[in-house]
Amino acid sequence: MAANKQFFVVVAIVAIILPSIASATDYTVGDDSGWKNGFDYAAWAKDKQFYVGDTLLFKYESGSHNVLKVNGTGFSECIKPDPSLALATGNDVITLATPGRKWYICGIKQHCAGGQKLFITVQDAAPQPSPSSSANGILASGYQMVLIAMVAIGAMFAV
Ligand SMILES: *[C@@H]1O[C@H](CO)[C@@H](O)[C@H](O)[C@H]1NC(C)=O
Ligand SMILES: [Cu+2]
Repeated sequence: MAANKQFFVVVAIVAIILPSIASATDYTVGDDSGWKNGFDYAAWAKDKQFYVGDTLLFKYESGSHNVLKVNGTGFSECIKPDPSLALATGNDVITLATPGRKWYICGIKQHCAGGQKLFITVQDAAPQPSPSSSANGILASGYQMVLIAMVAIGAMFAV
């Protein structure tokens, strides 16, 4: 009986967590342009909604650019933190783990002053997919309903 209860607790947790994982978005910063000098990252970010769990991929030729996380002052004044803190592989993935404002700059030469910098606001939780919005939404909510039904049935037998 105890094992049975544990199983349904696990199922309940999965039912709650899975939809938010399934709807996380992986963004390539700048899309096909990647992370470079002379691109308007403010325009790129303008119409996007970033949520906790989403990822940012900074793509560039290693050595030509890098990625430094800064605060708002560092962003507007292009204050470069210690270069040892830079991401520099050319294929840098950042998971947006917490909500709030995030600022990233390139620390190479005067690229930041030239506009190679990104400011985004990360929101708390992804919205639930609306059942009518897409086939994915229908699948996701259908799957969730099955899991919730399992939890409900499990709860009746486990107590
Ligand atoms: C922003 O970062 C700089 C270093 O890059 C630091 O000197 C400054 O105190 C920070 N400002 C705030 C408000 O945290
Ligand atoms: Cu650069």
